[in-house]
Amino acid sequence: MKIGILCYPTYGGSGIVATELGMSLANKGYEVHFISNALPARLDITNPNIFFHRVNVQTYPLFQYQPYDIALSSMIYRVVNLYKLDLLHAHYAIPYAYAAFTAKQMLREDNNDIPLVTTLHGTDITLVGQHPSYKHAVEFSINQSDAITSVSESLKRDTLQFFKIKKEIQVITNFIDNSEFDECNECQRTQFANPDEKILIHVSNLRPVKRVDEVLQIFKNVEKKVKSKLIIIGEGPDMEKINQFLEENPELISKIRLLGKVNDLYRILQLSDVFLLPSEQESFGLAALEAMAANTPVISSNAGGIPEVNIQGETGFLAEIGNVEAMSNYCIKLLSNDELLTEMKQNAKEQAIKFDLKNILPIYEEMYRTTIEKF
Ligand code: GMT
Repeated sequence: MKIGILCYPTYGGSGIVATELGMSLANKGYEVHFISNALPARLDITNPNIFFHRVNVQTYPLFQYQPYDIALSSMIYRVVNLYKLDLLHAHYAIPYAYAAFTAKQMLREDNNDIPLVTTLHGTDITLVGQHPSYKHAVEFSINQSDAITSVSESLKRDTLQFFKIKKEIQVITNFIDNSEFDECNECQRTQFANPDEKILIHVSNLRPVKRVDEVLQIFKNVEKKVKSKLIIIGEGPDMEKINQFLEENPELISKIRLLGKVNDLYRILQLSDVFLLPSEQESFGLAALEAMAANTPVISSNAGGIPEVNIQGETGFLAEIGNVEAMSNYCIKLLSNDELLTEMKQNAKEQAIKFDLKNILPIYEEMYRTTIEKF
């Protein structure tokens, strides 16, 4: 089967899921064509079954906004024709499902229409997609897809609540390749903390929705009771909030490590004791699942799909969105009880195994097959 994957190339969750899915399919012998504006961050382009097609936007002084969606649908049309693709898989409704629909119309003119699967990832539904500027186009392109999947039950509920969806939405949860998280001999805890200190970690694109100010406040509360360090991985608009916090709390400067974007994320997750995710919205929380795959329990809010991943009292603890005190207390409870910490680390890993790629990949393959058959 030849599959075209349309996705964001960035470190964001939807791009990572699309890339990991495409690479796993390629490893199983599928021919996978990625169409995006840049090479996806984790894509192994050396795999002979993987192809990358960059969307080039022709800039022109007349345009105040360059027409990316037109260039994207033209590229989809060309790739489907050139490589004789069997199916398109759009990750994120805007602009991918929308552009794929346009490409399908062009292909239909050539009697070469192709099935389209759209996977909803979260912000395309819960944030951006609801804005009046996009809502009708998002609803339309979801309904024009031949199959729709959502990464959690919570996101499916939100989609049905916010849009008039005329087709079945299949929940196919995000997944993790646990083999990439095998015991790491090179993990050097001492690079980040003294032997008597615990390590808290937060990984995100530091957008307001991630509430990094709460991550910092939780750490400040925890650090008063438990000797600890905080690692923050990622870059984004709320970096300024971190700098401001450090200016106001200079005594914590030596206890907070800001690593920016890192490639060996797993290595650092593996040496952490607890992952903080106080998000305001999270359709799934892939970052939490990655932490769990690295034996790290999670203290989080109960936003969106997080409770489907982080199980209260088993793999970590959850509190209402914004309840910094509860999240801090849970963290102190966990980090001051080594027996509980060991148990939750184990539970976190067991939970990650339930979401293993081995279990989820066949569901995608089956969905592709039935979508093509019904088309
Ligand atoms: O929130 C992000 O960091 C990026 C965002 C995206 O659209 O790429 O992530 C969304 O998709 C991920 C993969 O399905 C989910 O794990 C995230 O929970 C979801 N983010 C939100 O819903 C805010």
